[in-house]
Amino acid sequence: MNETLISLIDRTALRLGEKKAILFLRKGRLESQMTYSSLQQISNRVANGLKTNGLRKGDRAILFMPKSIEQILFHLGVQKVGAISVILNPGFKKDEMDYFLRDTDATIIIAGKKEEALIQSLDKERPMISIDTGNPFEEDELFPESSTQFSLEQGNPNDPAILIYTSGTTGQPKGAILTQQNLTQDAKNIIRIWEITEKDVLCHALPLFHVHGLCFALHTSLIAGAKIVMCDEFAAETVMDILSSQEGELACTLFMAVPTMYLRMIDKMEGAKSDFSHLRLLVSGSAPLAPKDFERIKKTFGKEPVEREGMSETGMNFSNPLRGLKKPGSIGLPLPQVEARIVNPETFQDVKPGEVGEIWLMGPHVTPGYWKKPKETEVVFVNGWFRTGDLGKKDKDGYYYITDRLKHIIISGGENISPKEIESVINQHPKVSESCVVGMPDEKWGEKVVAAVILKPGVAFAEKEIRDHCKQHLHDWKCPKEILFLNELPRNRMGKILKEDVMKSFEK
Ligand code: MLC
Repeated sequence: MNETLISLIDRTALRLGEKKAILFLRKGRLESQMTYSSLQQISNRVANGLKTNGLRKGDRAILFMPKSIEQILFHLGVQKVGAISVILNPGFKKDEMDYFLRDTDATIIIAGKKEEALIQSLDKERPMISIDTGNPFEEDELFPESSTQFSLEQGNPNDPAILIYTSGTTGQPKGAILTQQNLTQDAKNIIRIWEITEKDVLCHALPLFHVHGLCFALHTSLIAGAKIVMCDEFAAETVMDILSSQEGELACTLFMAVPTMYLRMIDKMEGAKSDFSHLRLLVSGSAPLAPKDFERIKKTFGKEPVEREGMSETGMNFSNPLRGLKKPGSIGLPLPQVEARIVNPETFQDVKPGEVGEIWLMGPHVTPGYWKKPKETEVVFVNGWFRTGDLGKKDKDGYYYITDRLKHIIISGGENISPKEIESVINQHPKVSESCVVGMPDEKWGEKVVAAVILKPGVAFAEKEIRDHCKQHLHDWKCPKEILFLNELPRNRMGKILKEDVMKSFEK
């Protein structure tokens, strides 16, 4: 039988039986636990239940719910059926979800109690399973009548396993297809380079709707047989308490986070000393880690963080070594079987050693493309090489650095945000003539979303209205932190908006 994500997880689960797989904490309190054996059997029940509800191999299942044990069991159940998991941020608003429902044409939606109404307001016909994740998980909560036996669907390495929506530089989010091979290769790479084993305990405080929390953290831990101490949400104090526990069931060995999370925890510590020597690996990714923040983490935790780089389209590409030299400011070395080139984005020729160019990637971890978007897929591939849209360079030791971005994307708190998407929402407001959204450097978020707005003639003031309009149509994270009203947008002679000049307006 071909290897699939779920066959690897099931294999570990059958081997480890009564070992704890997940301890779930709500607001910092241990609420429920699950052994590997229960994980395996209940996800079988869920797979049977999903099949009864009409889900088949290749179908899309949307999971639109809070982070929970139920969410994990549904994801594993979907995988057992051979269907495609589409895990979405439960903070998405109606317009955003309308797009995802249409783009995925999902066979079934699994929604949390709070999220259910939004789906029903959009589509009453589509089959939906509503799950209350607000109570402690009970083992007989999901499909108690279904069998705990399930024979896995025969999988193919090229079968799509998940869709991860990324903020498109052209506006609407694109669903990056990650295949079974993409996921298994990625997980095996990470387990290998970071030496993750069943002795490890991961503190998991990331959302499950991105590759960081889902693939790098959850999948690797379940395949390696590690224990996961899972927080329902990130709260700096709670995570700091967990990471400070040296003994007992919550004592962790691994932590993965975005820079904003580390900085919030360090601020909370306010210089207080704690012993973190039991933590063997602290990973930072999803956004650049400034060298000064590398030093702050090292000082607080007594250990150098391992900075690494990845993308929704590829999984993880680069990491500083677990045991070797970790270079502040560098994303490290390519993972096994990851081929990387630095290419002149105009001529497509490799640049000279040490020079800056676009980072191109190839390997079994790279997406075959975007869901139902052949044109967008074509644009990002050149002779089988994936164009990352990131500019970077390689030093003489083979370490890579990201120096800039070709693509127009704002990375705020580890979230990739499309300025285009925000502009199109702002421009829909009846009082707005046009707008330009840019990312400004920010201590807290790395970059923050800000908007320069030109109002229609005769309109004097509309800040609150525009803010409310954004909140209504966009996830809170995407809403501009600052709005500036200008008389006109700076443009070059061709009429192109000069984003750098717009940024300067915010510096004043
Ligand atoms: C929250 N807020 C944000 C924000 N997160 N604003 C901008 N950017 C963000 N990322 C805002 C909220 O809208 C709210 O504003 C206020 O901050 C407080 O909200 P909160 O709910 O208390 O925030 P919190 O839950 O603490 O979230 C912060 C965070 C979160 C850092 C925990 O942003 C997060 O989970 N980030 C990680 C995202 C991630 O997993 N990325 C991986 C992508 S994968 P207001 O005004 O509404 O009150 C990838 C590939 C790879 O990139 O290699 O990893």
